[in-house]
Amino acid sequence: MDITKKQFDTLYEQPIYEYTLSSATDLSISVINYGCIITKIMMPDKHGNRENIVLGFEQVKGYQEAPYFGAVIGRVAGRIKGSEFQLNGTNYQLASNEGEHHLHGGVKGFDQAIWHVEEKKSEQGVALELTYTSVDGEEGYPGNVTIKITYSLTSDDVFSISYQATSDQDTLLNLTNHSYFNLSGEAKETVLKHQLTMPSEHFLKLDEHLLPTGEYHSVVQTPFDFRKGRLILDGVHSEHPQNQLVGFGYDHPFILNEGQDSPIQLLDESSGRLMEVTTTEPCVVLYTGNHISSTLQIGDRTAEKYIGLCLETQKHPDAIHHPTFPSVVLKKGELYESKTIYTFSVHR
Ligand code: FUC
Repeated sequence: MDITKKQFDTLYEQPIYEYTLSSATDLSISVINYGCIITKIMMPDKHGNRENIVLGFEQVKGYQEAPYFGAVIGRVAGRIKGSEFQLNGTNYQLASNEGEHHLHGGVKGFDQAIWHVEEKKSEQGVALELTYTSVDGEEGYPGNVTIKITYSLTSDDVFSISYQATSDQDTLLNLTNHSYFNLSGEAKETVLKHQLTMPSEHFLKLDEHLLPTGEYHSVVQTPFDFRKGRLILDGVHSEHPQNQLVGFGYDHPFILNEGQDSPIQLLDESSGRLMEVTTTEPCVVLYTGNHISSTLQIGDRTAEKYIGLCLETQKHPDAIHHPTFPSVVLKKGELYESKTIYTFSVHR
């Protein structure tokens, strides 16, 4: 187990470093102190070829031009309708960065912040602790919020992201990671033939602005039923209005922990790579890259739709406007905590 550090780029005259956590096997995870971005997850395929299974760029500029790739999302993941909310009788106006709505923390969310990094080594493995203080009023949110994100890799190849935060005023917080996975390696193929299995019985119906309507929709007899495994392709060719609405594919919150605690599994048969995800969060947004622009260059290839998919574990989007959703209010002095665990294996 090891941690290495090298300079990745320079931003605002400050060095941006890339830290790599490596296990005793062939797994390694690289992270930069800009946006807590996961730049690389290197793992072997069934022939032993070590390749990157997340989409990323060589320079900070790439991440600025194509926001959210690999980054932490905050203060609140997803969209907030009308960029406004009421809390304790006060109206708060947030930055609007998607038409009239607020998306993924606003104009300058946590994905664009420079984080302080500490390296941690123990008998169990290696870890990076990234901290950032978001000041009262940032992007319109109340409270000074201190966030600590821990990326940890243990000797049994378990990678986890732990999120902790506190605020000095009541505020909203709903954090996630926005990595685009592509298990084919180096984005050789799209993710259309990836098979996804999810223990989810309901997804949240979206309106034309991709905001939840508040309605829980059963997955039964729809292309949203991933309980026994399904290719991503099914949602792209689907005639279901919810698949078509989001640009032919998926961009939907799926409800987790409804009594089933089996992991989310993403399998790419051609490479043999399998990723399993478990989380303390009640929801995961599956986004299949329906709107990824073909003007992007990712490594040696030009990007296209479905070049990667995100599994954004979080609380339900726009929860502040839906009293039936789990609350995203973080009370003054209370500890915010969540954890998502990723395991990787190869099947021949
Ligand atoms: C995902 C989606 C959004 C958006 C963004 C870049 O989280 O839910 O629709 O396109 O990523």
